[in-house]
Amino acid sequence: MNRIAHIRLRTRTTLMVVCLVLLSGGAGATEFDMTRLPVMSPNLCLACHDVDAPTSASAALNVFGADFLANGKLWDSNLAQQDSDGDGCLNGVEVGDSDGDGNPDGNVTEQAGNPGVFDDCGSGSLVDEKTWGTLKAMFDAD
Ligand SMILES: [Ca+2]
Ligand SMILES: [Ca+2]
Ligand SMILES: [Ca+2]
Repeated sequence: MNRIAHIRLRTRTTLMVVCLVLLSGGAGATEFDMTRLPVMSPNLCLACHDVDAPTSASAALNVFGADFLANGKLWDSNLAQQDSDGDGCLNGVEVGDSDGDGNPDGNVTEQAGNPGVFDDCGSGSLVDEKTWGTLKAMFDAD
């Protein structure tokens, strides 16, 4: 592992630990709840909360956090098929597990968007799909 990747990993791990420590002292969500999402980075706490470091005094849920809670704190196909924040991207697409079976799509390691924040799902996805379709058409024509 090169130096930059190592620092990145350490930073991410530190952030996650800070987030989890704060959560463990807070009301509601726990470290265990977060690990039910197949992909947690980079949103971590922000996937379900309005603040990046929830405390017992300030642990308000965003719309996805509320749906997650209403779903019995389960990540499943039911939750994946919803669009909690109403931005046109299904929760599953934003989290990186489209079918909600608990396994990330392909080699996805980062959430594509934030399932709890409107219009934060990568506005380029439609263009990418179009581009991909065009490329595939070119190969299919051969
Ligand atoms: Ca959405
Ligand atoms: Ca999956
Ligand atoms: Ca979103």
